[in-house]
Amino acid sequence: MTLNRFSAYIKKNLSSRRLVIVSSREPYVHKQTKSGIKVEVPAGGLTSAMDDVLKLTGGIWVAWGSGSADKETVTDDRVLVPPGDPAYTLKRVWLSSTEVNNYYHGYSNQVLWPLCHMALDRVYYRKKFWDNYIKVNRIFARSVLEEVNHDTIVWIHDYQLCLVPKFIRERKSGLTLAHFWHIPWPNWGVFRVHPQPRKIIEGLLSNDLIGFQIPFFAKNFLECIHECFGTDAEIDYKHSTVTYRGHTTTLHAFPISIDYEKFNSTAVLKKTDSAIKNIKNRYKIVGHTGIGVDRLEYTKALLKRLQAIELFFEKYERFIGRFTFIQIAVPTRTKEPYLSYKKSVEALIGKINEKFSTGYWSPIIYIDKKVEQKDLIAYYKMADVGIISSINDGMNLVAKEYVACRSDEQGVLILSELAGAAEELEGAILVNPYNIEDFAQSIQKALNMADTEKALRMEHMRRQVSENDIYKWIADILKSMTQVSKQKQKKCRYLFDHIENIQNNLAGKSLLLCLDYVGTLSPIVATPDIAYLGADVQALLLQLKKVVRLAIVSGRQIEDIKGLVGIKDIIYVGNHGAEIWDGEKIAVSQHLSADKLLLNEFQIRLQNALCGLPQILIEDKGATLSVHFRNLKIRELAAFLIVFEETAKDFKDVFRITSGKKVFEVRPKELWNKGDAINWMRKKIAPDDYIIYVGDDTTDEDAFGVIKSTGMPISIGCMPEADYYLKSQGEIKAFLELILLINTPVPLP
Ligand code: ADQ
Repeated sequence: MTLNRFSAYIKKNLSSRRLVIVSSREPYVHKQTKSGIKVEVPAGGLTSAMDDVLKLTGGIWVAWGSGSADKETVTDDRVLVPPGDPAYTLKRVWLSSTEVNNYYHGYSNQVLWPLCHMALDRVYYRKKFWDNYIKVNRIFARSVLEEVNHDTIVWIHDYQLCLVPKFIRERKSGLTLAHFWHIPWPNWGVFRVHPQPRKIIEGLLSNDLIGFQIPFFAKNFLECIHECFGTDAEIDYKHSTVTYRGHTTTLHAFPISIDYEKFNSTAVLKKTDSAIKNIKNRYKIVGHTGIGVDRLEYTKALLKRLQAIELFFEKYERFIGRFTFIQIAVPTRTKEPYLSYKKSVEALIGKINEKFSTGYWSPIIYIDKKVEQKDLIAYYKMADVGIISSINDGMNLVAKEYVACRSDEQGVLILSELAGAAEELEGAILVNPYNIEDFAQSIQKALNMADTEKALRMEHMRRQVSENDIYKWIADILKSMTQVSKQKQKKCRYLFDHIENIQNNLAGKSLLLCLDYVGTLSPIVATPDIAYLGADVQALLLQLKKVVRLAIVSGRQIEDIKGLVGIKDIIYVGNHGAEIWDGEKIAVSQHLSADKLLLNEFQIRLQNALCGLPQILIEDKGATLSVHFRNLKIRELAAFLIVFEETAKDFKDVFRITSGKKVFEVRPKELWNKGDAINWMRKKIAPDDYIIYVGDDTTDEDAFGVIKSTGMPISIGCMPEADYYLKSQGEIKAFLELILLINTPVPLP
């Protein structure tokens, strides 16, 4: 997507909405220098990309004012940026040195960062870190809350601000909140080391949308939710959503990228070629070159890369004097363990240089500072090999920058398979940075690669990056944000915030109250046969049946549900709408037995294919099947979904398959659904009744749809098709009490 197309997209889709970006680091830093105040733009693809968005949309960026002259350059904490050509507001929050040490250097960089990068021996937790993390996240949330109206989209970035969504949501429940997680998310085996795993995940689940770099991290996040919250959090694997305490969060992978065109077009300029000449002259480079560009960061595994280079020279001596590796490493987070890491890197470079230097040539050139982007591009274009060795990395933008600078389709990318970028850049030579032998051999392979193979690989990667650049990344995320936000707007308010409206609406009406069973009247449990009705809820239903018409709606067979509820003279709907007991006799969907043979075949094929997964429960309900996978371990999920989808596709013309809460419902297409059952009751039993329907599952959406404009659809957890929601199944009792109260005649004085 070009910048022009992106501008058009933004104007069309976002023009009327206010965008607030929130990140720990700021896009412009004002610094006090000997020659006065200077503005610095920090290195990194993210800040420049988000800066481009806000330049187009206007809006606000809330970030920590970390520069030595930041306070002097704001009015009321705000400064218009970019300097000289103002387009949006940078609003700074102020942190004390104690807060910075504990929240930023402490909790963010010594707990969450190493943990998410699986560097467990570097995790260092102190209670004061956590206390300050909470405090600073509150400061950020407060600052954001001052800027929002009902239409605002808030886009939060990264691991320093996990609790901000929760603190915002507590005050403004209707806002659209999205969070992009730039770093890896580990599996539960690693994340469980965290002292407050629930708190961090809970904070994030206040978002409407969470973006991860690759699907693998989103899957790990789901695994952690599953392990942390069990049945308290409902995971819809098919739609990748999580409902926790009545709020639904959508998870999605959005691989971040770069401004491809900027790198590509700068690389072909004559002045880039002149810059290359200058570099070669300055460092007296002859022969092949390699490049590494990183923050001086242990997760980028510079030591492993250097060990591989050392071994490469040992094994392939003919490259001595003929291959020079340039390491550009900008110091980062200038505290421990980074200071020691820098020393170790420099010591190893010193050792390798001493070991192999030949008087006129040194194997490694080390540049330990920030390099201007135009110079960086010259280094990329010059280097025969680009090397990325991360032991874990969300994405790694350097890999994409290197590719974007190679319009000559030469140059070989050696890329750690443990970086997110490895999922996308198929033309790279993938290495395991822990396998030093293989790593060294890959350098040799890259340097000896035929030009035609280089061109093929590079062309493939360039297409991938150019078609998926930073603008597409942002457009995709904004599109998802506006989608979730539209869904929120068109629906569903928390019922107990609108009691007066509901009372007014129901006054004087005769009611048909339809209540779904599992997940609504009874809690969701491990297996359906133990989903009992609580005595207190049953007692309420017995009172309610005297004042409203009552229907219990279920996916079970009718006799089954009648037995479980145990109340006479009310309506029961079974098999997701296919059977209706009107109090005296049963009405059955015309098509009830027509597809039974096929249903049996489906069941047998599935049973045979799933014999290695005994936790799957296939419930035969006569006219329909329910395939429960609640008890499946998350690592078995992918295998199950593949088998299920493979089997289901052969029956797609006959059966409608809907996904519920860890269950797939399989039903003949023509069979009555819950919406049809409502229509039947409306016609045959209750033509004048006002219908309230309470449900929690996708199969209830059919009923919601039928009464949308004439009745009151209510969901457990916020569902877009409902008008009101209850936060959890635990609130059903209070809801039934409310309906009873509204319908209980007030005795005359
Ligand atoms: P980082 O780990 O900081 O951020 P990375 O993807 O490695 O990001 O990109 C670093 C950026 O800084 C690149 O744009 C590079 O050009 C620039 N840079 C590095 N050293 C430089 C130097 N010496 N001089 C000038 N510029 C330099 C996190 C995650 C990544 C994820 C990004 C974006 O850790 O996995 O890719 O966010 O989401």
